[in-house]
Amino acid sequence: MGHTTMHDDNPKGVSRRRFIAGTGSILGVVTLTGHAMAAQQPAAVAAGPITPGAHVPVLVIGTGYGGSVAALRLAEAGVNVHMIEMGMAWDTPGSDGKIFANTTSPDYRSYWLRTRTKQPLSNFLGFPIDKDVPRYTGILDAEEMGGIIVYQGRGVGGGSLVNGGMAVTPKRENFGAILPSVNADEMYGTYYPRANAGLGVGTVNPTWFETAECYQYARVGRKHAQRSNFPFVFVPDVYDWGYMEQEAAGTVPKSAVAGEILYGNNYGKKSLQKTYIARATATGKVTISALHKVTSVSPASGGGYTVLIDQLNTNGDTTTTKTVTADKVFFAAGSVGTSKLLVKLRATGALPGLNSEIGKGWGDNGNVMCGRANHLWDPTGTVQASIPCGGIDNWAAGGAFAEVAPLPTGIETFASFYLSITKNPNRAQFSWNAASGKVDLDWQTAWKQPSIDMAKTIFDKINAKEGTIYRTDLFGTYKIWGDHLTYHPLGGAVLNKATDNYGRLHGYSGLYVIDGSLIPGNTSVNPFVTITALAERNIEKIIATDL
Ligand code: FAE
Repeated sequence: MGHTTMHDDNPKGVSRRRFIAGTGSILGVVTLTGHAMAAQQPAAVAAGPITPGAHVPVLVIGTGYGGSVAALRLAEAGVNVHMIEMGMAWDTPGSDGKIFANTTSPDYRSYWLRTRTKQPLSNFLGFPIDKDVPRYTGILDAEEMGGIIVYQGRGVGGGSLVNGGMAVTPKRENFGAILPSVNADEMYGTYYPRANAGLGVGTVNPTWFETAECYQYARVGRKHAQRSNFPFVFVPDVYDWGYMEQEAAGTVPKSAVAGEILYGNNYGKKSLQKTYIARATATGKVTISALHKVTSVSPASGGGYTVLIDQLNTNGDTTTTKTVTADKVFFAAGSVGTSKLLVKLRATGALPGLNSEIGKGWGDNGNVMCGRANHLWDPTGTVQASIPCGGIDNWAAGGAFAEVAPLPTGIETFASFYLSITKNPNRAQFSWNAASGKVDLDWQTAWKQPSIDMAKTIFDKINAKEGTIYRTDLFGTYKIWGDHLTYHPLGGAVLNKATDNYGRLHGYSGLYVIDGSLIPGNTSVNPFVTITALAERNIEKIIATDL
């Protein structure tokens, strides 16, 4: 039941079909305008692809936060950088004139090499809502590891293409538990501010927020939080808040207000394509090869490293295998991508000198989702901006920080929906499975229970106060907790364990890790600002001492 109802509405004499989808995702709304709009083009990516036999000074594996920071700062220091990205460039409109598909109408662009969608919110009113899609190198990977589905962005920009843009600097009092070997004064004095500036972080205008139709759900979330004595905080975001106000007013093409998020935002969101990567390519020193996947890194006989790369077509097949050499290699393939590569390379003899910390310390940032059923006098609104702007902070007392998220239906659901980040202590390990020739993760489904217990410190209390109950129809039939997934994989090559205190891999000079795999499993808030700030800190040291 992808589409439950449909009706026409004609606000400005333009015929618009408004689909009311079941729920496309956790974070989308459902209005889909039928008239074509020109898609906003991101900054053009410098031309690749890398040529077989090439020698490059620096090769960066992956184009997410860590990789983009490394590329920009190295280029500014005068170093030529080649970035290798397994996903697509996402700079060309599809047949509908847009680069990205709407969350409410997933198509071939939406999933990484799947023939059926794997939506985070799998059911609505108890009915499954996934549907068949053509296999394609789409933007969102729902990677099924042992006991957990790990959602990741694929393409130039990594997770910034698909995420909610929530850009949260952890409270300083929590930092010691996040990255114990890192100087907090330096992070809060220099690198967090640098990261926030580079990412273009902003906050919703609190005056506009009070009356915006598309944030009624957040105001209801605030009211319920405050009536149970929980602090409600505005959550900063890289979304262009001025654009948000304009789209809500109907003066520009809609993006967040139309539900775009999980499969990309055509307007409004400042993904890395528009920030770090645009600045990096503008130096003229950074080249990007999209649809290229690194499969091996090993010491080269003449010094440096031999890197094996598969060039992919949009069906995911390898069309060419390339061998190149690089003086230095930065692993920035994300927590799962970097961990899988390093575990494989250590086990199969390409990098046997990596230490025993490789693959360890992986966590899910304690992600768990739930919905609450509100009373009929407490509507959350039919139009809900896909970009959350507020959260409930019960970290100190209950180990949970809950974002008030939109629930995408397009009809009034009288539901409040939340993504909680919790202090889940469980850590999993990646290991090489010689029989399957793949890397396994030993996460156990039961390990989400601490997260559920922590989220309940907020929502049991709110339910008791409001006289409400949990929704049971969103993750299956009679299932309250969305405890099957994470959006925030962290760890696997932990700082000061698998690497030195700046991301240099033990055992090999010239090999670095510079992404979320450095962070041991939890950041107390959404992770990308911390990933970016840590990358800023580490690359500054590496440029000063290693180049
Ligand atoms: P990442 O951004 O994942 O980039 C790694 C890149 O490497 C990807 O583009 C891969 O395709 C590529 N790659 C992997 N393996 C290879 C290979 N072998 N060869 C070549 N390329 C490769 O890494 N975080 C927040 O802070 N706020 C949010 O609101 C938020 N919402 C999210 C919503 C969703 C749906 C998802 C999936 C994530 C969300 N996150 C959010 C998490 C955030 O996007 C994530 O922590 C960062 O993107 C991780 O950054 P990295 O640089 O570690």
